[in-house]
Amino acid sequence: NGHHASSRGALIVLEGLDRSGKTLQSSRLLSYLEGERIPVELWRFPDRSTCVGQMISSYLSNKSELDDQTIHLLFSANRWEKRSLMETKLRSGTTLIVDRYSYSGVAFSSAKGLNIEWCKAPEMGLLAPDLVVYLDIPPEKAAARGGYGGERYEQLEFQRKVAQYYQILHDATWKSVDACLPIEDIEKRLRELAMDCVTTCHKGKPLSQLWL
Ligand code: 2DT
Repeated sequence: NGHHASSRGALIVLEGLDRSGKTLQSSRLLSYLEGERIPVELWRFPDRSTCVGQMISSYLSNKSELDDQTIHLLFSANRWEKRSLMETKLRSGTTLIVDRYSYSGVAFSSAKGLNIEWCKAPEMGLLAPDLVVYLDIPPEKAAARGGYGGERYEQLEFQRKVAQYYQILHDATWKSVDACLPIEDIEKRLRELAMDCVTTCHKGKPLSQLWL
């Protein structure tokens, strides 16, 4: 089945506005890949389980205040502290599905008014995704889904700005999927994209680094 000792896993990232369906679709993709007997784990950023993650969590739930630069760097540090484990997993053949990554980091902080190049700088050298699936939803439609939990950033005006910055970050590894399609259609498209990506990585596509 093409799976040999040296084959690595794929780094698959899901991005999109709040309420675009990332979390639902990543867990469905996880079950699917498990069913296909592909070694796979589901990760998410921020990873709230670490010390840095707890500072981020407290900020997001409005229990603490930090200036925009500081929280930006904490989000980045939260990815850096997982980088070596990420590399180990990928090299040992485990595919990672990651719910939010550096693109969220840059889009959300830029939407606050921070310089986009400044925002990208601390992400340089993190592992580059093999596939970024952008769940594309108009900010109004996302807001109409309800369920904004009252965390910082969960406001229509702000999400509009985030959407604009996501568009700027759009590059060749991105695949946009219409997040307003029926859940099953999105799921099917994601399976196809993920399987293609896993195959390419198994065949020896090298791991690369972000924005260098
Ligand atoms: P969820 O845990 O519900 O996805 O919300 N964010 C996320 C940033 O501002 N920078 C980042 O680097 C990342 C990963 C997006 C997390 C919130 O934190 C924002 C929504």
